[in-house]
Amino acid sequence: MVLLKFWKVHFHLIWRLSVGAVFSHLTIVTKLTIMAATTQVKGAASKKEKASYPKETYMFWFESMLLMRKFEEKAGQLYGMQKIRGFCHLYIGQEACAAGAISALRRGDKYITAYRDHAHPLALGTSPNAVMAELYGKETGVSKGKGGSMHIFDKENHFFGGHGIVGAQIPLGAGIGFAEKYNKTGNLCICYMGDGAVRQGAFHEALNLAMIWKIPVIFVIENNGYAMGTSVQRTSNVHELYTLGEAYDMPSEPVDAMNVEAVHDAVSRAAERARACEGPTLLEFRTYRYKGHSMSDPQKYRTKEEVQQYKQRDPLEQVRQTILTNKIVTEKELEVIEVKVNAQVEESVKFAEESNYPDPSEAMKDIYAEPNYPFIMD
Ligand SMILES: Cc1ncc(C[n+]2csc(CCOP(=O)(O)OP(=O)(O)O)c2C)c(N)n1
Ligand SMILES: [Mg+2]
Repeated sequence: MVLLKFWKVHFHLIWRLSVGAVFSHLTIVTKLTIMAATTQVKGAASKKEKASYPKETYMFWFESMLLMRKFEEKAGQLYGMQKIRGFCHLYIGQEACAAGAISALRRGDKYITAYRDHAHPLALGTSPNAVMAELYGKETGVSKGKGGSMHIFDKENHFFGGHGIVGAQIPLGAGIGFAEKYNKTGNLCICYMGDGAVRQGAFHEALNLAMIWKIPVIFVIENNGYAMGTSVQRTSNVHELYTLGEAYDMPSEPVDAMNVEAVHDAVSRAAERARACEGPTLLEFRTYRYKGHSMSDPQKYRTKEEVQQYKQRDPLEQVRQTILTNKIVTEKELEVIEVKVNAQVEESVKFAEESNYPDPSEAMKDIYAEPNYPFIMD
């Protein structure tokens, strides 16, 4: 009898362990396969045989990413000419992270990010004039010239900034998501951060709370390999950043974010979960910035070859190839869009140049939401 009981317990244990081992092995193999697919640096921009999305989606991706790219190339030049002062962090190379998410979400969803923040509003529909004027610090800027490059805000387009303190926007993003849930809007918040930000305590607290309360928020790590000049490998022993979500039982996955379609797919899945009241998702967008951290970065921490390898998988070029290979539109039609985008960028510079700086009396306005906030008095 005792022997039978002993065998029963042990049989159960052995069965559980072996099934567990097979499953965890399968999970690891699946994860490794996904990662291999997403981290692989292919030799050339991949040509897709078949277009999986409607024409409008490809055209949105092409035009919005082209606008981000051309606008920022111009901003880089203007910075060199000292027309734009202070900080200026360019997004060139990372465009698919914004374009692929916006196409997957709907109007009413909220966006928040760090200081690399010119591209999202441009793709959300903020006028390039207002973004350029903000970079110039002019009163016609989208933040009335008081924010500059790192603090673009646009209420109308549901863009909540633009945050210079690394990781500051992560609890804010969870809070915005909480408000959507509380008010039963059916909307969600997508909260972007860099790879450097996930080493902040605020990241872990926000993930934990968001998961307990099933907040409709999509946390996106834009892993471009570096926090200023420090590589992901040097900031922690955990290099597969999406696995950080697993500590909170949060569905988490890596995404090849040089490919806008992969971004769109992953964000669609996460949005579906959020809207079904299943709570947050953590996505690790594997991406790359072609330019330095900011305009004053000598880039001694990486090789020219590394940058070159990523440029061969350029997100904009990949979309262009898919459009042309699938004859979605002709090369001529793409040229028409390029002419239009170039004109928009030129117009934005003219607009910013001709605008005025804010009046000094504006300095103390728009600081507190409550007009009678009591702690600052003359
Ligand atoms: C709390 C805090 N610590 C340090 C800094 C200085 N700093 C500015 S950007 C940056 C690197 C952040 O890198 P990452 O999160 O990967 O974003 P990326 O610039 O790559 O988009 C640091 C350390 C800061 N702004 N805030
Ligand atoms: Mg980074």
